[in-house]
Amino acid sequence: MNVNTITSHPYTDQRPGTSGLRKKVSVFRKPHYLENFVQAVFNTLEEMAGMTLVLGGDGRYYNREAIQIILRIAAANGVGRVLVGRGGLLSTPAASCIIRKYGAQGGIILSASHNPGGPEGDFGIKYNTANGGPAPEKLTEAIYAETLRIDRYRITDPHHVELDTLGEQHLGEMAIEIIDPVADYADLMANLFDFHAIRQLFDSGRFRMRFDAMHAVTGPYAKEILEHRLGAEPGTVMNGEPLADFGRGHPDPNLTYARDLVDILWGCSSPDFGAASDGDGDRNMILGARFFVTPSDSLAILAANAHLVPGYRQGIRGIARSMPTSQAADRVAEALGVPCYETPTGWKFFGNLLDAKRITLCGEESFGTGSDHVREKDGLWAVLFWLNLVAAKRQSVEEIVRAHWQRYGRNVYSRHDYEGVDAEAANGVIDDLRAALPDLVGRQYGDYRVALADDFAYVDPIDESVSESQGLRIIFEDGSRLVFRLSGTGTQGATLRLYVERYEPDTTRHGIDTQEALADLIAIADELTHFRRRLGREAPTVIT
Ligand code: G16
Repeated sequence: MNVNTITSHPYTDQRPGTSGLRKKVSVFRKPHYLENFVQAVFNTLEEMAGMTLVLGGDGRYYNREAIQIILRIAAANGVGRVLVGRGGLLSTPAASCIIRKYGAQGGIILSASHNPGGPEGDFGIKYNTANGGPAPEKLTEAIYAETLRIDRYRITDPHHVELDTLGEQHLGEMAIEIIDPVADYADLMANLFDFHAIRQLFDSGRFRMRFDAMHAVTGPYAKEILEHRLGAEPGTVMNGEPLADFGRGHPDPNLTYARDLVDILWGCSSPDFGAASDGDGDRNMILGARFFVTPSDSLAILAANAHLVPGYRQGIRGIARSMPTSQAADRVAEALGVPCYETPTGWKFFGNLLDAKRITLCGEESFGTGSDHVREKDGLWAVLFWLNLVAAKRQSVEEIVRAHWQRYGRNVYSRHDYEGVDAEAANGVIDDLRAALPDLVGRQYGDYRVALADDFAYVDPIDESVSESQGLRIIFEDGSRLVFRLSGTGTQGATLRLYVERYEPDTTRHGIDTQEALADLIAIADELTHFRRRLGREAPTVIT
């Protein structure tokens, strides 16, 4: 095996965002761009020699090419063994599961998550550590610093690794094992959930579901688990074949982009249960017949009912939610007598809490829910949790949610996204609001008086690391909230997110339309910032 040292020059735009480095495919294809980043990762790791690495991605355009390049760089840098998902596929939660199960020192996951793929679309890369979770900020910042000074990388001569055949191959000294991407993950799910009860639900003939894999990575996982192991009827999984361009779709499981599924669930002979996952399989959307479960409610409901699921029967230690996620989970934590942590947006912030056994469940408003079984959010896991609840409670999705609201009250919640807006205008909105925050406290807007207004900062309770500027919060005296944040995952212009929440204890008003219930708060958000005029947008791109 010949190792070449290639002279390179730094790129200045390789700072990982909320979840790794995400850019257009055309950017990743610039000379040495991917190579520099991968070498920067390896340079940053302390123990490299002989390490075991997990490698795979969501199957999007450039996935296979990138895997070939990364394998050559890994071999040239002394990596001992790489476990690669067959066909280059690994869902993000499956990668996390495999890192943990086989004691790998880390993993490289190739995905731009829910962002569209194809030659004009997005690509992404992130490094996960030995606990199976995304690298913490300290490490991503160190990788970024390395990308700014890198001037060479090591790579073997061209070599083609056969990605579609299970078994072991070698690239010089490095072993490459092509593994079944689904089996270990499916086994883990079978250990956590009552597959027997879920199978009976499907066997009864009175329960039908549709799962939209959106032509992304979860297709093979959902087919194996739902149709083969649990006996759901063939065709339950729709858009189940992973495609490099996701069938030209936008693999983001929400009411806007999972339109086919939404139409089916709102149709006349609707199935009882609908679910979808995203590009890399870590997000989930849960639907009942003509009913949408907000991700924030989903977290609270899973926590409140965890004792009904075998893997969590012994109870949960605590819950964590990202700051913009609604406070529904806080009410459950209080009732259970367990702590509820509020973290910045980004799954990486849950890792320390999970490792320290402070929490069992965690979730985010951005369609992410998960637990201590892996260190990533997990789309199919959430779907199976819900199926287990439906089977155990013998209630529909809507009945479960309404019963929850009846007991805890309803945290009416919505997120408005203004995607692809002018970055300067969006930064202006945030900067001006940040400057105005100190003067807002005590001010009255309609029925609401401001109790707290700040730029959210987080001190990690385990390692005491500080993360600042994580979103602007305006909290009113009745607990209602407005949160403004710029997305850290977009690749074009900026995406401004407005999160709106109001608590409704009155059960007679729980049926109210969400947008109607939040209209006055949304108007206050505009009054405070004039953001619509400044962004030149009348309405959000996506409402969830
Ligand atoms: C990523 C992160 C999540 C985050 C989401 C949205 O999800 O892992 O923690 O909530 O992005 O982040 P932002 O609001 O900054 O766009 P994914 O599914 O894209 O990896």
